[in-house]
Amino acid sequence: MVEEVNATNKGGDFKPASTNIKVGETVVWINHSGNIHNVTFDDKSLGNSSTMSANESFSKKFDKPGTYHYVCTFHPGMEGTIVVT
Ligand SMILES: [Cu+2]
Repeated sequence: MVEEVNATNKGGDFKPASTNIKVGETVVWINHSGNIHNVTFDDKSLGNSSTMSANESFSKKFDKPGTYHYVCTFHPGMEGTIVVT
């Protein structure tokens, strides 16, 4: 599953904002915008991305079912959810 990170006039957004995957699958975030972004989970134990410059990516495998909400700390309101079943 690939999450795209795109620029908007507000700074950026994650598309799709909500993603459904199965246990054991991996999500890859690719920064297709000209801004810096990160992926920061509400659950600090998950491990966050470092700052992603343009064209950089971050991937994470999800091994447990659940709903995982995350934000980009640079851009208020830039958020997404991964639902793992
Ligand atoms: Cu951002």
